[in-house]
Amino acid sequence: GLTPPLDVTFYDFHPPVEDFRAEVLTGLQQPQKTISPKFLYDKQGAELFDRICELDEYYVTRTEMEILQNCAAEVADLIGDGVLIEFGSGSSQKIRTLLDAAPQLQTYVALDISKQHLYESCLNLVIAYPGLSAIAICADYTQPLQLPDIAALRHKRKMGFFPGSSIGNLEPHEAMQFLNQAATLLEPKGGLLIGVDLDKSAEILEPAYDDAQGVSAAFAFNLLSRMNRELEANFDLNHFSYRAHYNPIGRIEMCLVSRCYQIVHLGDVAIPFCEGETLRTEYSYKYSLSAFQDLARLAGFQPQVVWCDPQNLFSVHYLAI
Ligand code: AVI
Repeated sequence: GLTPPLDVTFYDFHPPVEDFRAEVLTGLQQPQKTISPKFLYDKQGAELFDRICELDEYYVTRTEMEILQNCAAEVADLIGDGVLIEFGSGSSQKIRTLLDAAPQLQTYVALDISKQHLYESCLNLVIAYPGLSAIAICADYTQPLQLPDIAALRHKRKMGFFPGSSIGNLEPHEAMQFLNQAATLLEPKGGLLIGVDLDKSAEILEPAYDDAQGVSAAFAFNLLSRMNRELEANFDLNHFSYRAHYNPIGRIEMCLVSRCYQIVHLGDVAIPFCEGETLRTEYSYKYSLSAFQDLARLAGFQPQVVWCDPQNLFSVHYLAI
């Protein structure tokens, strides 16, 4: 028979290139030394994060997959003849659970800031799902954005997909801004399927972010190695330790702690660390069902359905516009 042509359209919206050096220097000269978690994901960091997702202690990935498998048929009904738009598509793996349940789906839009694997991931997807067209858009989805004005998207109901509890790495005001922009992109009559990690005890959360094998620690330490590699820095990894602390306001706080008084150099800039001083690498916010629904309402969504696992570790919300 006839093989359908492989259909991937690529758009480059040219997201501004991040200035790693400038952002690091600003962050290290603040009273609370901070580096944005987006810099954790260079090649080595992305590989370490993939290993985190496989850890026994890190329940997030497998629990969300289990929920998605169980709700996929219901979600397929909600999508109907609309288009699916993934925010931060990465390797486009989780979307397969939805595509398996929604054979009617014609158009998939992948939004990602990294151009590297975007085209290839979409190509692999249309090979695996004959009849599916993919639109790959290299863009920063945390900034306001307009979809290309093309027939495949015009007047279509748009269903957003934002898995992995990535929203948890944003400050609540940034999370609100993201949801608000997503609502603008998905309106009218669209919706958003979003994975959100649930707030729970420190006994479960702290090991999830500081595992016995030390992969989570290595993920944070890679930030120091990355600065050594790319910014002519001379961080001595032995002079720092990793800490993941649960703050009962509902977030895990991850940082590297200086083991001694030391002066680190980045090129010709000297950065002093006191003994015990912290360098914040990441927050991971956790939400109760109602706290997340309140946030979604404030951002212009109407919470419709929420699915959880039997142990109530994780939630997947369907929000309508
Ligand atoms: C990507 N993000 C949702 C992860 C999280 O759970 O906050 C990042 C992570 N950092 C350490 N472990 C996992």
